[in-house]
Amino acid sequence: MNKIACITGATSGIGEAVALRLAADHFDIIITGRRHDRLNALAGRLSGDCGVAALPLCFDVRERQQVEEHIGCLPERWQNIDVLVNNAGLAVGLNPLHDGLTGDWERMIDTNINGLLYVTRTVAPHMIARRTGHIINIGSIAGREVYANGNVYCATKYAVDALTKGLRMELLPYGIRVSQVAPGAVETEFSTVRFKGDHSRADNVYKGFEPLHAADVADVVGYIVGCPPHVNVADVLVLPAAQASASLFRN
Ligand code: NDP
Ligand code: 8X3
Repeated sequence: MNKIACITGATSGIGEAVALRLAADHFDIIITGRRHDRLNALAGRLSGDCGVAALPLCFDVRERQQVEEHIGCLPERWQNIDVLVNNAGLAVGLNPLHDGLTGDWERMIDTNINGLLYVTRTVAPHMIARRTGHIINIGSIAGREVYANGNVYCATKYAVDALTKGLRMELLPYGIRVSQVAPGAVETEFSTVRFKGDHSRADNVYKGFEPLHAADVADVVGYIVGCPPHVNVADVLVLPAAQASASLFRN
């Protein structure tokens, strides 16, 4: 039987690309997100084109009860998750803090921090029981250095960095590897979400340079997952060649 990978936020962007990459590496895949149609379409591709088993789970990672109902009550055949990719996340808004919207802050904190916590809290005990597993958190360059108007988004990604380091220590006794992949600019739906559907503002983010593609990040995740059991690639910062820091680009 194939190993099992669970990828949160697989309805677009990096999560979708990771699902396809790990399916190519013969993992059976649990995919999650809130958009039913996208989940079903991807599940069809995974089982049809890639020939692996796929389990689509439609829920909101911000809702602890929904996480427990879906990830905590998996059919027996899916319970032994070998690889968890905590990818679901978003930025909302790009305002100075004194001008920020509290609703935007709550969406980011609830998704990027609480969602990751709820999912990990549900999956990790099963990995501990089996003394095996690999958790990969998708951080960001925004979790390494702040930029003006990034405030709460940056803070959530600094939190992902801190949680990743702490988890690595806490899960060490059980042989569970914990890694972080921290990308720079990747062209996905990220900026459209950040600018609340304003496509022209979103497109502008990637003008004048070649950003990373979601598949580039998925390749890094695939490499980390494929390493032999005695190797843990703990932390990777992956940038477009045209990016040198959170706010320095070659245009
Ligand atoms: P996308 O917007 O393309 O994908 C985000 C994914 O997260 C979607 O599948 C979305 O699914 C899911 N998601 C968002 N909120 C929730 C929620 N409340 N419950 C469940 N799923 C949710 O963006 P990316 O692929 O770029 O983002 C993926 C990760 O990568 C994020 O953590 C982001 O912070 C990080 N990242 C992105 C970078 C970039 O430049 N694009 C750079 C560095 C890090 P749905 O809407 O169906 O729920
Ligand atoms: C996404 C990259 O630079 O927009 O995490 O924060 S950035």
